[in-house]
Amino acid sequence: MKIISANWVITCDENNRIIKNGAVVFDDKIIEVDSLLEIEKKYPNIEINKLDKNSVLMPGLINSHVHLEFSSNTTTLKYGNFYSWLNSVIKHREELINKATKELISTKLSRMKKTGTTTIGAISSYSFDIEPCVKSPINTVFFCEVIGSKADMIDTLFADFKNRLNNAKKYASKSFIPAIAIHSPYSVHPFLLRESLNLARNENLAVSAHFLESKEEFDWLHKDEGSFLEFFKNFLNQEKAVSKPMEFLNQFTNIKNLSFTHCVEASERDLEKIKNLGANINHCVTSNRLLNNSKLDLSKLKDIPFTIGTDGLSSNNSLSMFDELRNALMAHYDKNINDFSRMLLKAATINGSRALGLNKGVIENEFDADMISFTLPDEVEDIEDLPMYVILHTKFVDNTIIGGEYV
Ligand code: MCF
Ligand code: FE
Repeated sequence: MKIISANWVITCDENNRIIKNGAVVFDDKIIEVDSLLEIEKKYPNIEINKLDKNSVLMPGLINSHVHLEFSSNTTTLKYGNFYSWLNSVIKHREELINKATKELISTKLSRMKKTGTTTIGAISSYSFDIEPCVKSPINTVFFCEVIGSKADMIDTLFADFKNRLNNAKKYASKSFIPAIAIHSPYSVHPFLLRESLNLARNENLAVSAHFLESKEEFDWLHKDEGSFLEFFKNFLNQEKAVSKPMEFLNQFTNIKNLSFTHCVEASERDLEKIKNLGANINHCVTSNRLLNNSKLDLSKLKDIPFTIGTDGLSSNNSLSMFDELRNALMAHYDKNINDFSRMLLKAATINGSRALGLNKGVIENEFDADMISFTLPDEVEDIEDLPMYVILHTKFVDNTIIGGEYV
């Protein structure tokens, strides 16, 4: 049993409880949360790790959507328009993937840990990122990607996907959880979609899918037109989209831990369907700005919980969750700054945990003991302002605790 105390404990619980001079008792799970005074009285014989002045303790951050295999990109891919981005990915994919060595991915994971991430939803296209993920102390929900829209390729692609998934299952543990990523409605054939979702249902695997990320995707899926038509004609000899958005969504019934990434161009009906599926939305504000000059309208989500994802370095300049939270805070300037900061911290913790089907993201009894601590530059007078200051000023953490261990 261990105890840690901080000037501020941000629980991210139902009541948004923040404890001034709080302490947490934990082993691999959280055992008790209270004021330092009460904890000292109750556990007089256990040494307490008392953090310094202006310290903050909160649940570890959960990056619900990241493509580690694209980690070598900095100045290669085109931004500003999805079609230009897509063509630049096709042109440079091989060199980028080859440059993203296991060593590079491990370095990125270490840096993610230093910047507060304790859990990721890793979208893996090739499983080149499996070893770094398994080795890292960061918890990984490892989404093996299904992709392919050409009917005559389906058997091969499905077999390849199953191989990658079966291989990932060999490494399954408390901190490495195999799952399924459906690339998108435009790139996955209905047969492939149906079979992979059956697999997810039978084996109770989490599922994540990109959905309506760009105008180009919207025009192609709804009207079989726009720049995607040129792309599909040239590369795949295809003149019609393989599914309409609603047909695609209709396939996702009875998937327990389900999330859709982006949804920037989703209609009200699509969002209603996403809500009825009990799904979550992965919000990737930087990626949306860079690839599409667009932004998810959070007011349209109503009761759909949203999570925070950096996406990969294919569509971001950073994998730091604090960088991403700052971008979200700046981009959604129409929201009340304190209320929205509180909401963002929950999106990056408890919401991410629920979307991935985990028992994390809150400092509360019986949840996994995944916590981070860091130090604010100065004192905070009003507790109301704390979440905003945390987002504005935190770059690196001082301590990372995962499954009760300092890592
Ligand atoms: O999320 C971003 C933008 N949207 C779609 N796909 C990707 C992103 N970053 C990497 N990808 C990958 C995707 O997983 O790009 C590949 C897929 O394997 C080619 S299709 C654009
Ligand atoms: Fe993505």
